[in-house]
Amino acid sequence: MLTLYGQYMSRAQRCLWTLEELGVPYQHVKTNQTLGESRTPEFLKINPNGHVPALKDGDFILWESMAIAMYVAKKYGQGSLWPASVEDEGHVMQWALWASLEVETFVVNFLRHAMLYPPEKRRPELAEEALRVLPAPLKVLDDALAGREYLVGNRFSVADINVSTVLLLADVHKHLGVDTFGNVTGWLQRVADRPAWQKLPSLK
Ligand SMILES: N[C@@H](CCC(=O)N[C@@H](CS)C(=O)NCC(=O)O)C(=O)O
Repeated sequence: MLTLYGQYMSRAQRCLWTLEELGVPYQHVKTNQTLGESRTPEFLKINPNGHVPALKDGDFILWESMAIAMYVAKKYGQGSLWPASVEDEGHVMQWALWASLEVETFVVNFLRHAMLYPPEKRRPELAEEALRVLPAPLKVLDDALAGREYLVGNRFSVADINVSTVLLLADVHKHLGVDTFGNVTGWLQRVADRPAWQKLPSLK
């Protein structure tokens, strides 16, 4: 039995989505990072970074949300969420690293410093930097989606989960000018219509 640690309103979202898409049985421990639950001595034994999510599969432990989503997809979703060819697998990894390194840091800075943090904790320059930097990678994503429905191999895959969750978290895409990128907007709508994504808020 798999155990996924991390409440829905966190990067655990992409792992929960992957598990729900595949119908894999799992136990959900709703570790709440906003209450400091990811920093307890017990949790630090699971993820020494003090972050959610984390996954336990028997004695095997894995952290980093995109790595967890890819692990679950590769183990349980061969030919569906995980692609069949080595080339498509390369693209799944490309998109995960790209989303994590080129996009997510800026999106999270925007979320924190324009929306989530109390005013006294906000650093407006970080929100402004995000708005300045993000159009370039969003254009890359928009161009990649021209004439295609999904990112890899023309079928829904864990690449779509990893990349779209960066923009869907807390509906942040509505505040980043994503609507000026037509292909990205259509794709976000398409993936967010999936029943497994729709189910997630009820998991909390
Ligand atoms: N790169 C990591 C980032 C994990 C992360 O920063 N998680 C946040 C929630 S989305 C967290 O646990 N924050 C609480 C803390 O750091 O104390 C991943 O994708 O798993």
